[in-house]
Amino acid sequence: MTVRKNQASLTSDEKRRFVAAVLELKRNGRYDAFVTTHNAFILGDTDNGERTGHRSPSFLPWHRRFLLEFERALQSVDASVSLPYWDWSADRSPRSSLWAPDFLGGSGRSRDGQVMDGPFAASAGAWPINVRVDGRTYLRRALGAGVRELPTRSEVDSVLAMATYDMAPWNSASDGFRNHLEGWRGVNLHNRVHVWVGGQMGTGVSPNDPVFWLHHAYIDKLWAQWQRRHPGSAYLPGGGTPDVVDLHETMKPWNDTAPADLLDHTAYYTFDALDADRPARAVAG
Ligand SMILES: [Cu+2]
Repeated sequence: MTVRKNQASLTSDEKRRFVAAVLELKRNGRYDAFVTTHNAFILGDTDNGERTGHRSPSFLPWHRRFLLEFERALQSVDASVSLPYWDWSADRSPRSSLWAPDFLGGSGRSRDGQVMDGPFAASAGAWPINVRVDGRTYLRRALGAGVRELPTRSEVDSVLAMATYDMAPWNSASDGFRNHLEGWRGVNLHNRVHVWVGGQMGTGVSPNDPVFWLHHAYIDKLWAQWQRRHPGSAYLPGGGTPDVVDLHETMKPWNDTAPADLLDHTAYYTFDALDADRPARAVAG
């Protein structure tokens, strides 16, 4: 059974194996197919038209399936590897071990944003940016430049407290848990982290940066935590919503899985500790 662990608690051997599997998917061409798929959905998902991967209720199940596909690809290289998650509310500094040269490498240099250390630096020769939105072929980051602060635990908690999964108009204008977690409204969790990392992570080709997977694995974990806190709250909408993936409707590009099939992560993987970062119960209201 796959166990997804906090990146901060990985052993050096686990980090080495994760990096090696990612580099192998890059080498054999499978990695870039994930970048292409993500960018196609970013470009295609619109507030007033069809929307599946983003700015819609299926943002969470779509990324859960997308991460499962990537994790299975990693495991085809090395069966011991699983996706780690990055709790950016706890590991919130560019000095975090996440950004060390033995794992993802650090921020970009000021001149052009180029990452200069770690296994994904252009200078290491194994990480060409092929699926791109401009001419630059090297991994870029500007940690903390686009926005100064990553979300705090209390901001995360304020979003986990929202009892309704999603609401009409089921897009970036919605109130409710999904849109606050995604970040188009309110304190801004998921979107803000993309901006904080900068470089390719701030664009539709964000999976070019391997931190994409660790960020989304934590977003996915927050969905699981939200389900635990609100056992009576369901995925919405339940049916008959144009342009939006209802509970039992299948999702593109796979066309064989509906949100209903993805609500229970334990069918696919568990977490090292689902409630470990749960704060002490707040003062009763
Ligand atoms: Cu995305």
